[in-house]
Amino acid sequence: MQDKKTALITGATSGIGKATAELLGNNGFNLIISGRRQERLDELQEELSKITKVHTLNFDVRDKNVVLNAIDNLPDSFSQIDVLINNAGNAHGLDTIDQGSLEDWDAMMDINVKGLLYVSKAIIPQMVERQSGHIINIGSTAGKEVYPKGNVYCASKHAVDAINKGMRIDLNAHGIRVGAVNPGLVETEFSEVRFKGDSDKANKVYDGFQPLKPEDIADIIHFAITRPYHVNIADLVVMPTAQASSTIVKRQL
Ligand code: NDP
Ligand code: 8X3
Repeated sequence: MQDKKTALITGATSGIGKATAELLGNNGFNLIISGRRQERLDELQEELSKITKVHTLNFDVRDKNVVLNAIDNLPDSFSQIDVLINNAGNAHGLDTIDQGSLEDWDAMMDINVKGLLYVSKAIIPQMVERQSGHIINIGSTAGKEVYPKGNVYCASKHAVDAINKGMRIDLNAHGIRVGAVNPGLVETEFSEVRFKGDSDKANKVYDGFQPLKPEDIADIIHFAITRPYHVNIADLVVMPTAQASSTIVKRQL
């Protein structure tokens, strides 16, 4: 029997990352789940340990030394990471460029871009050594177009788009698959975070249409990582049917 593969998912405490952990855990992957909210990591570990091996890593992806150290010191049974899902990230604020806050800008660039790089840096060398591995970067439609007040969030996701392409080019010689999944509007805690806990504002984002569910994205990630080796889903954009672009959404209000 073939050994189970191990997937490391960042941002597994909520939304897309959590749904992905649940789907992969139920479909034959061992899991390393990470995030900052230990209680949620513990709950998910308890749920999924009934069906697969689960290890938790509590770190802020901004803390490069902590990230590198945590991944370097994984227990033996989790030290080989076959699949990396770079998912942790959020938007912080929705303001015109003259109104945006430096703290929000730092958070988005430090988490969505630099954090993704730190986690990747911790894992790519072992993939290169084994000449195998699969990396899925969670981008966004915000990495393909720019919308009003999206400025820095869009910049962070455009950076993810470029990093995804750069990784694929540089890791091609090593047989490592790299691809991005770029969702449109998915109903998660994303808007709660963007609007700093203002639930009314957050809920309005999804008013009057059927947004994507985190499980829809999990399904696509699972599809991408279970293709035969010669198939690499390089760059995939997925929107709710009601959405045509970042600014065009058919709402029935
Ligand atoms: P959620 O807010 O539901 O989940 C975000 C996850 O990221 C949480 O698990 C959170 O964990 C983790 N995270 C955030 N900041 C950090 C940090 N500094 N260090 C470690 N982990 C962190 O949002 P989504 O599930 O929607 O977002 C997941 C990804 O999908 C993001 O990259 C987002 O940009 C992208 N995306 C989302 C879309 C949407 O409409 N929802 C559309 C397109 C892309 P914790 O707080 O425990 O650390
Ligand atoms: C999340 C989708 O449109 O809010 O990346 O930027 S959007």
